[in-house]
Amino acid sequence: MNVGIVGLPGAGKTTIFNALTGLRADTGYGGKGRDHMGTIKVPDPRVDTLTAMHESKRSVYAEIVFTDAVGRPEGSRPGGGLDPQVIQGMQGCDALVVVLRAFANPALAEAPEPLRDRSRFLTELILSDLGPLENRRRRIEKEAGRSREKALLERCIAHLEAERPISSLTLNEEERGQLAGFGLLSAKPLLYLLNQEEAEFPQGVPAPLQAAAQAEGYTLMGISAKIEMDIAELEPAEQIEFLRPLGVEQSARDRFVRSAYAMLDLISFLTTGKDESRAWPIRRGTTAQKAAGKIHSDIERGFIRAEVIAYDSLVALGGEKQARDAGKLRLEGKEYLVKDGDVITFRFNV
Ligand SMILES: Nc1nc2c(ncn2[C@@H]2O[C@H](COP(=O)(O)OP(=O)(O)OP(=O)(O)O)[C@@H](O)[C@H]2O)c(=O)[nH]1
Ligand SMILES: [Mg+2]
Repeated sequence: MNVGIVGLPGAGKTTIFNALTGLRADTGYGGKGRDHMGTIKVPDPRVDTLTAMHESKRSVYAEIVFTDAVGRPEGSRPGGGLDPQVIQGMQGCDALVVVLRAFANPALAEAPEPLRDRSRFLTELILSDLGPLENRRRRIEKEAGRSREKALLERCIAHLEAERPISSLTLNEEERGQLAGFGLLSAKPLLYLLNQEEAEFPQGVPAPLQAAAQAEGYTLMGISAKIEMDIAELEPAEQIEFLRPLGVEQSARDRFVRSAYAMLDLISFLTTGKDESRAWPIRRGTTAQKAAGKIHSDIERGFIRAEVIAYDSLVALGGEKQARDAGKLRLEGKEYLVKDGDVITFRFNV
């Protein structure tokens, strides 16, 4: 899963990228010419428990890849707006994290106004989506038939013109499929990160902003990039000591990873054995056969059945044999919808 850290210039994107990934990319308004990429592992105590239970040689966690796009000063391009390169970068992402600036950045003339920046950024996404949809509509306008496609395009365009993201439009599977090729930015899962002044962070996010995000159907989370940067430099045990006086139980990294998982509607199924215990990220609603394909295309193709034990039963009963004896091992077919925490052994032939 690839998550883009995006936002207006100078919002603190690179600082947040560094805090989340533990990397040290150059910060400072204006960017330094290239994209940054970093991978983080999603902490999952279930993997640790399975590793201990089966004495696995390796523990493998689900991963999220973050991309921090190069910033180019706003207005460096005629007509302002987002850089085409930045837009192209966003199209390659599974989800977007939009950083909103709520701190005074000495390099920028404007005082922080996250409510305005939020609508500015959303407008950019909407404008970029309108282009290809309108082109398509123009192209098929004169053609006979295609009434369903025309109606779908009309609906999308009207929705965007009302300044609402495509993600908030109710679409069925077929319509979703028809739109997939456009790579619409406003159809992507999106999380707002409000980058707050250290002193303001403990007070939480301002209500009007929360309401605005909610109206669009997006989640808003507060963060102080400055605090996170300081935390990222500490050892894990020290981190907790540091956070407690601030009234925070988890670092933004942990809260963020959880939110990112939830907003993407991701769940994990688990595999375990002597070699490795592992969490595999999948979208909620994935069938057993498709989930098998995450491990290897041969397992998907030669799928016979999935042997499933819920993680909680496995741990409560103390092992696979005990779970089997207690009737907790289920045999599931191709169409079974995998649940979070299913510990699965796939049977297949090649
Ligand atoms: N006071 C304060 N300063 C911050 C915070 N976050 C970032 N900064 C500073 O703001 C400046 C810009 O931060 P960056 O992380 O480089 O911002 P950016 O969004 O990556 O900028 P571009 O890539 O140029 O668009 C840097 O000098 C940071 O140190 C914050 O939470 N509080
Ligand atoms: Mg940057």
